[in-house]
Amino acid sequence: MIKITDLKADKIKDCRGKWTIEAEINGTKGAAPGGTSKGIYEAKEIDVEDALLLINGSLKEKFMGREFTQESFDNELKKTDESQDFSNIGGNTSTALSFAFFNHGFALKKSSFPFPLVNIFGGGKHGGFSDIQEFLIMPHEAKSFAEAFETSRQFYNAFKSLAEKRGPVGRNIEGAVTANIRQEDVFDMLLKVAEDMPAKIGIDAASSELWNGEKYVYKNSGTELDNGEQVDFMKEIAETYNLFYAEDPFDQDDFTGFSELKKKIGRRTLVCGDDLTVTNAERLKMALDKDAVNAMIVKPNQIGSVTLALKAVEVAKSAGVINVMSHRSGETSDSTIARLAVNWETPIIKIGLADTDIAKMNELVRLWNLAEKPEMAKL
Ligand code: 2PG
Ligand code: MG
Repeated sequence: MIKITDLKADKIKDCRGKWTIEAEINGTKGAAPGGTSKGIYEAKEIDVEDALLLINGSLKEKFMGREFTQESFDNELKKTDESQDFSNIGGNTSTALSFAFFNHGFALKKSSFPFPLVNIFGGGKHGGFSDIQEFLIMPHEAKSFAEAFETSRQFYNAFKSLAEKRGPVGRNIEGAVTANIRQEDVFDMLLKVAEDMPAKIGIDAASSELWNGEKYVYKNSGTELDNGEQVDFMKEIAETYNLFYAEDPFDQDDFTGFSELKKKIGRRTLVCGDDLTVTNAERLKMALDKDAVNAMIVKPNQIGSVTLALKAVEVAKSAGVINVMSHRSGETSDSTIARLAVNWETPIIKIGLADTDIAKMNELVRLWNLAEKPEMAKL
């Protein structure tokens, strides 16, 4: 139990330059991240100035002097909100407070560390020419988190050098390389770098952003695919490039598409829900009924609290679904997700190489040094 003796909030900037909420409980901070390619079933955010008025006013009054566990604190936030999706007090308000509470009581409980799944080349809503939002790598042979971090960075540098030989390159909000390179060539370049630096390759197609209600529209490659063609396309790239991970290969409402693809590639590839499952135990159960996923993105701000995210994580674990802790594209130096990943034993953490994500990587290096007999997750 933690007695609340101080509770307040102020605003800080995220890596996109947007204001977000940084809450503070008994001197410990927690900040809400924000998404850019958000799912429609996520917890709703409210205006930051309104959130600050709320936290520093009625929420402070409500919580001060009382004792809570993480669960009772988060339940009280949910009860105060009275909606299904945090549209009254805001999922950003509740996440910042829930993170601050978690960080205040944090103690390292586990010693199995997640493999970083790192965004190397990107596009979509995060900026860049690519239709596929993220091309990811996971240094699966690393023996320590520091080694995994080092390999990821070297991989990024080597990939960037290859890209620079072909023309101008940039960097998007997640720190991923951007360049006008065809997606087939990006895969080939990733495979080339992986010959020297062992890593598995994956994608986040962020397909809800490609879906126009009838077709998946790949603007830069000039193609439009219907549902069946999207299944074939995803299967083809998974097989050709030996993908171990495919996130959001279909729109957020298309459980059937996920399930058809999982039937075809699920034995060798993680078919991962993000906008589909939104860290929501109920949405995950719907996905399980349809046998739609074998991995799930865990973004606590999609559901609005640590406790609600843990619920989904537990449902996933008991169904044998791999939990993938994840950053958002709008991050601050808050490193709560690094601590959650270790204590919840998510075997993967999806992350970028923007400075705000380096903070989380560094936190994992520090936790490794604190842990008793740390080891990389078994995957
Ligand atoms: C995603 C995330 C993080 P956003 O789609 O998985 O990479 O992006 O935070 O913009 O939803
Ligand atoms: Mg995603």
